[in-house]
Amino acid sequence: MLLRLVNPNTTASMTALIGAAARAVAAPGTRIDAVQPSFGAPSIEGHHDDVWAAAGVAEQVRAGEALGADAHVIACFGDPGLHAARELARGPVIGIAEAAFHAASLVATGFSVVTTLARTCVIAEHLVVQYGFERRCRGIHGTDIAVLELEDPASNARARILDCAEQALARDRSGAIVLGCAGMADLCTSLQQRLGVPVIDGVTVAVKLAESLVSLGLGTSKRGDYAAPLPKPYAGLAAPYSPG
Ligand code: 5HY
Repeated sequence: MLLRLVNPNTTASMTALIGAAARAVAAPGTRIDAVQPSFGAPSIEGHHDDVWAAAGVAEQVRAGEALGADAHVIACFGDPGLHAARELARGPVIGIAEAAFHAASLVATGFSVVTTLARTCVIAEHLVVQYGFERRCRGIHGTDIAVLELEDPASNARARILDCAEQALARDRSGAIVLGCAGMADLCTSLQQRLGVPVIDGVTVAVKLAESLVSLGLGTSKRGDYAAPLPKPYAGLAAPYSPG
């Protein structure tokens, strides 16, 4: 199967990191195309970044459909453009936050989220409510590490995330940690070994969920709100993305 992995920010090195994490768990028959939009923010750290990221996701899902992608993963913890992408796609579209929340709920009665800047916690809070996990998510914690700092060895990101996770487990009385950024995917295994609890990276969970759904013949429902967008001429810079 062809799985199109969309990093909604425009940082190629992060796309490569996310792609490597996905390929490490992908089944032998799964080809991972790791891509990013041709426009938008280098990192997604707030509502304004999120708007442009959603448009970039739509651009890349449209391209994936033209290439015959069997599934898409949106590899950003805000799941930007998820519902629009599901209108465009035939196959499953999995957001890494939604995937991580489901996985965490299967291995612990309560989980904590450790993410990047404190200001992005509200986006995760909105998703917890939107997806119906209020009773399972015990806390959302920012480390005040900027997304692109994750790649900088001088940021000491791993130690700061570990410290935040240890405090979250104690304060929230939770049993699992959800990593709140696709750029943390490469830290998952080592953090789990240190913490001794399940640590969930949404990128790898989303890849396996997409594979499972495709293997079961389950694509996005086209009845109701995920039906294809209504044909209409968009204006201005959106014109090339007109549906229909
Ligand atoms: C992400 N931003 O996974 C989110 C993390 C965040 O550019 N990729 C980004 O801070 O919301």
